[in-house]
Amino acid sequence: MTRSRSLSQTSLFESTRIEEFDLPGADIVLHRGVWDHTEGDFLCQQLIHELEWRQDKISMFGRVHDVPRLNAWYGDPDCSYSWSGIEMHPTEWTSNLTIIRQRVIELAGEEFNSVLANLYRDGADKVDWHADDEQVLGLTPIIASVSLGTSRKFRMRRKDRSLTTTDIVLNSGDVLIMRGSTQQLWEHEVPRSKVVKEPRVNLTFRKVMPTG
Ligand SMILES: O=C(O)CCC(=O)C(=O)O
Repeated sequence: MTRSRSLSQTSLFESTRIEEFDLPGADIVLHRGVWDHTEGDFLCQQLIHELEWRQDKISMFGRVHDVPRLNAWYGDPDCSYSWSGIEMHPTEWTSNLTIIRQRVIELAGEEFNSVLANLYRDGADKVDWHADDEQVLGLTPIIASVSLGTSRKFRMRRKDRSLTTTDIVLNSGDVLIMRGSTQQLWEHEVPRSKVVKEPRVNLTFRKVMPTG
């Protein structure tokens, strides 16, 4: 179930609309239109050209596959990250990422020291069901996820499958903030889509424990 309210208490984000979701055990808030479509699509193109994208590989059932999207990891110097055996060392923040990070910090009221960027080149790219529950993010991670470019479906389901799956369409300029036990109890995916032909950049700002 979704409840919407307009955000009137701050002039900075007057035109954004907040959606809250009634998902037991999940604490998610969706800020619609933090960047308008023109700004969002412009930022998407800039990031496609300026970020250091890499094609990671993953082994499954004894075979090595390309991860079905491109990734990049940016952050403070001591913020490395690894998932499914893939090690990522941070590249220095670009000015676009710094500007976006600042806006997201103001929205979430939280600091973020790193960002995992995903490039979905078209609808064939996807991310499978998972939770952002790596130890380095702590017990109750706060993730602020920025969508830029074409719209994609974001799906959420309880890890114990006690509820039906919830689908949310994320549009260019939206920011989804996940907190509390969301990553412990829920998982999410961005499925393939035959109809999507355009790219999307997703930025998941994170607070990792520095490796020192
Ligand atoms: O692209 C998205 O909206 C989700 C990305 C994601 O799940 C992740 O980076 O862990």
